[in-house]
Amino acid sequence: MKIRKITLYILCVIVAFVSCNKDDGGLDVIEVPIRDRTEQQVIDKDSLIGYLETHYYNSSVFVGNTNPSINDLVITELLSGESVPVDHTILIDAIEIKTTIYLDVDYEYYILRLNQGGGEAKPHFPDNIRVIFSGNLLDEVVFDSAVTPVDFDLTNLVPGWNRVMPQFNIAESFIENEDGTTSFSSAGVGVMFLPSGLAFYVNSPPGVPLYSNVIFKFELYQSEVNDHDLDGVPSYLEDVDNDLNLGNDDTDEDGIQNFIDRDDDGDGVLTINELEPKEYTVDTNIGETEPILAEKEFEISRSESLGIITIKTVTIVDSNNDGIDDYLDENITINYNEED
Ligand SMILES: [Ca+2]
Ligand SMILES: [Ca+2]
Ligand SMILES: [Ca+2]
Ligand SMILES: [Ca+2]
Repeated sequence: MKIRKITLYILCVIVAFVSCNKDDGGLDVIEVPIRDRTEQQVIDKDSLIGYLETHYYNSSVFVGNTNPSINDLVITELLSGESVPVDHTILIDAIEIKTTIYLDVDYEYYILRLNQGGGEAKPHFPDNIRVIFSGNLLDEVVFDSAVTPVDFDLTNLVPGWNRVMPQFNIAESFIENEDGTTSFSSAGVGVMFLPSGLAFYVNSPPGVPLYSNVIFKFELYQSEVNDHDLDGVPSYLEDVDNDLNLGNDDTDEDGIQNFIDRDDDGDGVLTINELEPKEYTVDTNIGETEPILAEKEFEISRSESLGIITIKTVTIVDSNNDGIDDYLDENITINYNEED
């Protein structure tokens, strides 16, 4: 047994050695260098603009329509010599051009806004969302879709999604149907046209060729603020440098990014204890209404019993007014939850 283990160990060492010397032909690995993102974006932009200039949609269906569906949308190619039919609009005249930076590259992407969404809330870039969607290649081939509502954590989606979703509102209302399904009215409805760099790039799912531009049609129904590490600070605020990337914010440089670090400044006091706690009791029996929370105050729990709602919140504080909030300030170690 021992000998087998040793043999295996030696084998592993040899394989590792061969891997390091694949130039010698030891392993049959074909390495294709990943394309330069800036160069690829030039190609993708050309291709997307070309698409938008040669496709039109049935725009009149959406005029004054506050409850449209992506199923109402028909995109048609404009063949040469044809003109755009009445009641239709060429996409390039209807879309919004947006810019963003991702991995230090300047990107352009495009949104067709079919309905803003009648609800009050807009998702933040790392929130959870409930949507239906259809993912298409430029030739209209569908590579993925959900016709009934699905939930996503935006941090798990391609970067185009966490840029586009915050630009729409959630649905105005919903009703539970007798068959157990839910109907939403006045959802955020739109289409995003993404260059490959804001889509899958080289991490393509089945059916999507490498470096594909993609089109996502979506209906945004609901959203929920995410706090991945449950430390009381919503994940969107854990993006300290505001670059829509949670992977590069690590205040105490311990290798654990703030959005999953329960002690962001590494001062030994958990973040949740460096926030000021409050508790509200709302007696709806006598018509009391819920408190309006302060700008840096966030709900962390609620319970209801006999019409009495108990809401617990935390507030981000900067007790020495140096511009650095306590939970990010290693010099402040006030524990608001410590027993006296
Ligand atoms: Ca958090
Ligand atoms: Ca960041
Ligand atoms: Ca950290
Ligand atoms: Ca701390």
